[in-house]
Amino acid sequence: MSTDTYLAVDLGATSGRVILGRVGERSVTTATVARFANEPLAWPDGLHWNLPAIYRHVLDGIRRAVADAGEVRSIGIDSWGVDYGLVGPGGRLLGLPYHYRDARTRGLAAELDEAALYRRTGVPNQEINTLTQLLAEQRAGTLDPSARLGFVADLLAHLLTGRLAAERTLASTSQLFDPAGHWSDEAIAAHGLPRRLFPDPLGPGDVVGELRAGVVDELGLGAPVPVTAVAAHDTASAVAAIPAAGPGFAYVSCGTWALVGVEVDRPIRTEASRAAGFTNELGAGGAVRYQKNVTALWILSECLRAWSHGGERPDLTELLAAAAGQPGYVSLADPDAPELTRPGDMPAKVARFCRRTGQPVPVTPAQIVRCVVDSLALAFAHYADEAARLSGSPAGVVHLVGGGANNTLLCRLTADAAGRPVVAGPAEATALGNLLVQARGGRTADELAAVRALSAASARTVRYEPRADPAVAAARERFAALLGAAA
Ligand code: LRH
Repeated sequence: MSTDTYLAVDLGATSGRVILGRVGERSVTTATVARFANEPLAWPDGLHWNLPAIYRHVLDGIRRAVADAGEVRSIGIDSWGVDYGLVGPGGRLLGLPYHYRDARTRGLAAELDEAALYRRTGVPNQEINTLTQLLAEQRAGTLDPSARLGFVADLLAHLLTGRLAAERTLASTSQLFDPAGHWSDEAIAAHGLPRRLFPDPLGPGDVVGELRAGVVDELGLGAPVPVTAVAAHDTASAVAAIPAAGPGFAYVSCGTWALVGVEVDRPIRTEASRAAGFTNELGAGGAVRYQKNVTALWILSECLRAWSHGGERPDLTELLAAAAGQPGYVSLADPDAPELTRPGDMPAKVARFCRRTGQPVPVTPAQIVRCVVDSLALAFAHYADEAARLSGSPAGVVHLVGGGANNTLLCRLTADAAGRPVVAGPAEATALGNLLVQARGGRTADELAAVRALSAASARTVRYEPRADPAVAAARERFAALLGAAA
């Protein structure tokens, strides 16, 4: 039986990884060859991504992987959505990409005509959107008219191959892309943005190009390796690897963010959907990810950062065990309350949210962690139900993939809150989706089904059955009432 080796470069907002995958007929094995921190730079003009450092780590990872594996059939790159860098004539990078949490977009999204944009792009107004960020640059006069835009994974592919393209799943996070599969000329023109800013789209499964000669030489490779456009939005890669045999599930792709939704054949651009804040983003195999972006494990990592002493972070596993021993649903928070989406003393902000909304104020780390985990579980249940209701899709089970799948308390509470089984795992869904789209393709529904079958055959999952808890119904009602509680 033949086994082929592929390389996934998986770039997340807090860390990046380079992962080798050996893909056989019926199973896949993975090995992490490099892992590195992705630390933003707070520069005088705002919060940026350190793209040169990321590039250096990616090159080192490729070098190591090829040394380990001997031969790699292709490389795929995925990254978080919405953020971009600008590329000038001759392929020159025009500055460092901004971080979506940079303050320059504050208040800007609210000025946009959301109804018109939603009809065109299927994406509601959010401060982090590419459109909002571009408008901030346009107003500041820093948008170079000669520039073209590259999403983070596309920028890396450009640096490695010399070709700049816009991978569709990433482009669909921008609020400037029609989920039918092309840039929305109307949305671009309506905001006075230059059309040449937006490179030609290509899809999951297409080849971007081969490693350019300079990279092949620098890494001492014998021959160029192709770079394949995977479902380059990290969430799209994660959703591609959901180990489901057929339709009829809701998903939570849970890391820094949680993306909670269902897969649909066609975008849903109704007013009700817009009002509920659902996005229509593209997935592998032509699927539309109908989902809500929820601020998730970032709240916990910001708490850990606030509780660190002398560079030492408290142990999350221990804190979660302590939180599991606390009474549930005492205080709840809306994870997307504006202050909880911004950096800075997170435990104090959670406590302030509870005080302002007339709830008991959590004080100890265990109480605060319990409040956050209860709230995330209730949010996942709430939005999974909303996605099923608004799309008319059944959602018999909830697949929870990504790092959150390792959080037993969160998975158990999500099953209880949703009143449906949660199938947790794979935790490494993003890298797996990246590797498997390279191996099996990402254009058609059949290719996506083949990706999922391989993931199901290889991935470790844990099933959590919902427990009958009489407190759940009231907690869900309290949570729903909190949504949108003013900052
Ligand atoms: C998750 C994610 C999400 C959003 C956000 C910016 O990592 O990609 O889907 O696009 O980051």
